[in-house]
Amino acid sequence: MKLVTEGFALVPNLLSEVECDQVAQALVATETNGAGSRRLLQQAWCTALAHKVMSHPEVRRALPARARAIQCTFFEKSAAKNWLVPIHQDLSMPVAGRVDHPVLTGWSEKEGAVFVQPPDAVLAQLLAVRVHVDPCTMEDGPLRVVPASHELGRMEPDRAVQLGRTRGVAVPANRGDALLMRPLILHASSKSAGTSLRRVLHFLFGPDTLPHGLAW
Ligand SMILES: O=C(O)CCC(=O)C(=O)O
Repeated sequence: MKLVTEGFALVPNLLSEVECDQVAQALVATETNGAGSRRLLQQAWCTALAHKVMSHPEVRRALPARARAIQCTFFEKSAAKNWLVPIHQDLSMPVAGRVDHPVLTGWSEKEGAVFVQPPDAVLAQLLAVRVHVDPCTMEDGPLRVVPASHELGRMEPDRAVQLGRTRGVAVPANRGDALLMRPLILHASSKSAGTSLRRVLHFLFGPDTLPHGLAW
């Protein structure tokens, strides 16, 4: 399975055109700029969408038997709201609160939520699912990933940049497609060079319970 060997896989048509329209309407009605990621998941439409995403066979297969949605982040990119993300791995996850344990590092706070960098074994159990609300062509600043880099552990910035340059591949997507990826995969994205909207809902799923005294 591509997700296992490469650390990412594109699932076509996870949402239908009609479902994409409904999500787009819900996003317009939701104050996504001010809303924190955790609050977005508290919206009924977003919780329902998380359940739908999690019940897809490819997503189910990639998660522990008892799993849950942890976070949903909205990324909007367009000519008017343009941005890029340098190559990186997603090393932090939101948790209920701080725990003193030698393997838990990199504590931080964002939008009132506490984040920790857990050991790689915990990160390897997490799955990000990026649901494309709009088509994302090569012009629209698609995600670039380095295939199989999720197996290489945490990386020094110089090596990450080098691998991104030499082995990075862009992952364009159609409307309704979902990109599954492991948080340790190296990824980046460029500014949009086009005129379209590139809206993505980035869900993070993980095991129901956590080790080291951590809680969601
Ligand atoms: O949506 C993007 O282009 C980048 C998002 C990203 O880097 C992330 O979720 O860690």
